[in-house]
Amino acid sequence: MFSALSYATSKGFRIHPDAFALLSGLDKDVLNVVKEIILLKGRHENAPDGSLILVDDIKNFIQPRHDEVAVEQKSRILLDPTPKINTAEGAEGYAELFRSRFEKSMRIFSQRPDSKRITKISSVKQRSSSALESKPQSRKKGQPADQEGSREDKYDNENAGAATFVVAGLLMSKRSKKAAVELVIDDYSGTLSALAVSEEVKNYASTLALDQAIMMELESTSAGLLVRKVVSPDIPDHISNRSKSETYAVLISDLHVGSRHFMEAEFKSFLGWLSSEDEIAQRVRFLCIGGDLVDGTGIFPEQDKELVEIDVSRQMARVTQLLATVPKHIKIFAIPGNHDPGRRALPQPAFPVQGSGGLYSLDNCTVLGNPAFVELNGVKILMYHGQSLDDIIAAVPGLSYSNPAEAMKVLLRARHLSPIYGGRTPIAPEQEDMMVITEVPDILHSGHVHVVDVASYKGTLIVNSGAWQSQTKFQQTMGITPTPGIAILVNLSTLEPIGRDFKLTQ
Ligand code: D5M
Ligand code: FE
Ligand code: ZN
Repeated sequence: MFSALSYATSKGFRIHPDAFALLSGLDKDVLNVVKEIILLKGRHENAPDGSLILVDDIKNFIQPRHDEVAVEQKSRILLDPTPKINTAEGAEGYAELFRSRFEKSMRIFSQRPDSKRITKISSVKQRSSSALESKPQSRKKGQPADQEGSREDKYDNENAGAATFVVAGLLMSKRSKKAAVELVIDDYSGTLSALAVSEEVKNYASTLALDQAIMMELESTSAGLLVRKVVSPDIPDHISNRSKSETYAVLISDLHVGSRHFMEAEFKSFLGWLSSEDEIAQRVRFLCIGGDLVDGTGIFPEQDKELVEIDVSRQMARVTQLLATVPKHIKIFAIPGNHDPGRRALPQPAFPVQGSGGLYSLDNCTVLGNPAFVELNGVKILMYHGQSLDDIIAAVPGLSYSNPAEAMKVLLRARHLSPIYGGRTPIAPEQEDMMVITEVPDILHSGHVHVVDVASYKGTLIVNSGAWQSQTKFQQTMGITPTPGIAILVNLSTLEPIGRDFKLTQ
């Protein structure tokens, strides 16, 4: 107690007698408490009674502020690919990947009531062989035969003469043929092709991504198999989880530190806001960073000309320095993107520790792979950089870089984060397809396209969190107009998003 008093005196502070009495009764290290109070008061030197330590100072210090008690901060990692990544090389690996995709997708379909009508392609073929384009393949076992038989019998009785079937599998090809669109589907018992002729079905088919799972109702006609209806696994309409108290998660991505175009001043202004007295800033408990923390090197031709720092480790060290200024009561979750160090193919493991510039040493930062699924105050957030959005935007008519949330809906409908194989998105031949959206997220957070966009889809909040990099020459030639310098603040108690603009007006 005496040492605390002499410490205060040495710093030019006095302790009010009541405060002294309160301190004497504390079962804490009193010297430390006084040191911290002086440190805090020192920052507000101009306050009245600045050099007098009062009862309230001690109470404020030893009792957490009311809102801090009320403001919860619980987080859980639901899925991180990092420890599961186990690439088997070559074609065998891809066979297992697609098998895993098929099985996971069938489990999703099985939650729909109309899935009870699903029959194996092999059994459809036996009954209407003339209408089918047979591509025999020796696939391993599908659904148990006994179950299959009883379902079909029941279905045949109910629909005598109608000759419709329901099949489910992966969409292998989609081709325009005169007035029709030919869809080829594979369910590991066989492959079949069917024609979509009605405008409604053709329109829906145009929104499907190749290699995604689909379910089709088919009608056997003299002209061949016609698609009556086609559906994606999709997410059901649902009520999302919410946090109990008003807390915020801030969603950002695509910092591109190291790039000439990294908007450092704006990013620092954002970081400053996180520590500010702003009412919302005070309630921020989580910061989610959706990849492309650095610009990297060798990502695109002649990138060196666009860099202010060519060493990736040093780029990472700079990111770490910046993130070190995030208040410690805010938990950071960071996943990699296509510009970051480490494997490029999806799913990406977390940043390699070597060369991460000390990122792992930040106590409040959790480094995860891409994609990652986290639960923040009860709200489930699927974080995915968004590499496949380029392929989706190129493949689906009507989509563009200016509204990436629409492309993200395609992913939710496909229940897969990167369905198209063989496009611009490298996919690793993992044994398990970790890109299947097995559980419905409350929030789907992506970046990559550098355009802020938010949407709500069947109860899930979709966020593309833009960038902190101004337009590059490449983006200019591609006609991509980024909307950088905006952070998306999500109120976890309502799932309402707020775009906060940190662009500096010059
Ligand atoms: O990607 C930023 C945006 O620019 C994203 O929508 C993809 C697009 N982009 C980037 N590189 C290419 C190439 N080489 N071809 C076509 N489109 C591209 P980022 O990952 O930040 O570079
Ligand atoms: Fe990016
Ligand atoms: Zn990217």
